[in-house]
Amino acid sequence: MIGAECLLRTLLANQVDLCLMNPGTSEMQFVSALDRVPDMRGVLCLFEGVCSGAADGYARMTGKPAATLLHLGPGLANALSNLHNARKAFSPVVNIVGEHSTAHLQHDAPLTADIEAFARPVSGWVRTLERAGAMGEAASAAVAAALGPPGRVATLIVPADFSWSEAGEPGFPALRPAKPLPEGEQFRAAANALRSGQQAGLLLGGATLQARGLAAAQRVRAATGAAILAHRYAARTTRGAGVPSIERIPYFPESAQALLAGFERLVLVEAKPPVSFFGYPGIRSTLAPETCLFDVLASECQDGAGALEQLADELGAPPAEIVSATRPELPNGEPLTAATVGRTVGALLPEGAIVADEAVSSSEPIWTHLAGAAMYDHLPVTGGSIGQGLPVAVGAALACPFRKVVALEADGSAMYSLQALWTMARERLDVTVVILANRRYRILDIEMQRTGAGAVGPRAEEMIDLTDPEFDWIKLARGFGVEAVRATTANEFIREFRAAIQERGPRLIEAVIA
Ligand SMILES: Cc1ncc(C[n+]2csc(CCOP(=O)(O)OP(=O)(O)O)c2C)c(N)n1
Repeated sequence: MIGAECLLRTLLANQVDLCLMNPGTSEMQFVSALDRVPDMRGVLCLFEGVCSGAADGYARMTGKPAATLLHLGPGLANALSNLHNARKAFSPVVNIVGEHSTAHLQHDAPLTADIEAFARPVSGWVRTLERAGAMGEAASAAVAAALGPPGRVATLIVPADFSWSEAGEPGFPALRPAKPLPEGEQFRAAANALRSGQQAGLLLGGATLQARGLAAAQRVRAATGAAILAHRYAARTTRGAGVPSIERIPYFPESAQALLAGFERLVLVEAKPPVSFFGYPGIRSTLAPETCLFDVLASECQDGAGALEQLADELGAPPAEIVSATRPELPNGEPLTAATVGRTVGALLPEGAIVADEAVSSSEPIWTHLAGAAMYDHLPVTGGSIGQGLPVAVGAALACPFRKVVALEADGSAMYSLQALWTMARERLDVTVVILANRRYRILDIEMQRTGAGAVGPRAEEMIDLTDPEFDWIKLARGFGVEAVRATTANEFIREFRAAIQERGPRLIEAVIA
């Protein structure tokens, strides 16, 4: 068996059966092997940031890695910013990068680059394959490394000659260690903090923001009065009807510090002490009061949901009683704004939907109204690197073909990786893309004032304004094979969103909120 086939078969033996790829000459053997290994699904993405963002979205929804297949250093470089987001999400990703054949490397040919150096900052594990015969073992090791815990990007660099040479048998399935429960001391410290009589909160991150962890947290809240706070950039949060309410830490440090002002104890569950997104002149970067004491119930490597269940049992907490927020009312005859988009999505979102949120300055009003939606999963930008929403939506739709995916996209951010639309069309993915078209890098108006950079002069204005020329989202989407419509009033948006929800397949709605 040649190396390329050995790699694909080893991935399959490890339940990795999706490969998001943008191949070149050094990966031709892998492309050809797809026809001999039919259980491996190859999905073509037209930009490597779509491959890496889709692998992230897929991992967030399945808990297991997809593979990428990228072309040498430059292909990897194009994938880096969404691998950065994947790293912050603790998403397992098996990142396969082709390399020149070993005999060719010495010549510093045009595509030669230091691939390991490109890979290292975003990867928890990097290995350049040493010989063809090591392919099976190395591919299994890559899967094991990706799975962690916690999940990480594992980059395997494969010289082209090892993919066309005899490689022997595929590797074995890697061990999948479950996240361990915390130590007894962690439980005691957390229980003491929550029973101290001081104002206490649970700060949840990682996998604890899904149904199981939230239900257990709700029991702890009922037994102790502790608040449930959520890490703002956790990979996936389950929300809506039947899910306990949480308080997400706000974006701007002043609001976050105001929310956390009274807290004397914070119990961290798969989360770190909260910090602000950016540093601003004269503003503290940490968000909890300086006197607040932290206890770690579970680290990111430990089972936070299981820990919360055990803690709730130890506290003698009764089963969770969940009071759902009410569904928002549909707007009627109102202008189209982020808030009326939020009310519409909140009212019409089908149960089990997945929302990829890259709405930037429109995100907060929409988030507020989705509390009362049917139960859904919320996937934010974990690492602040925009251009991930559409790719993450691709990955989520590949992971969950029977769940509606809604991508809430600020228009500037959507431009970074809009080639994802083509993959949505090609793979017939059930994604409704809502473009929040304010025709501006709106958040930068706010940040301009906050950083003390001063007023927006006419030349600075040109760096923030997106109206000259305006993007034509209808033509752009149709150009990629995705049907598209424009809405300029709330009533139009309701009609178009309802229609998109009722049909299957990719649709784009440009919501003009300018
Ligand atoms: C990869 C990357 N490049 C640049 C930025 C800086 N940045 C943050 S938000 C933003 C523009 C936001 O505009 P848009 O997506 O239209 O959202 P709006 O602020 O209008 O809601 C930019 C350029 C970033 N966060 N990540």
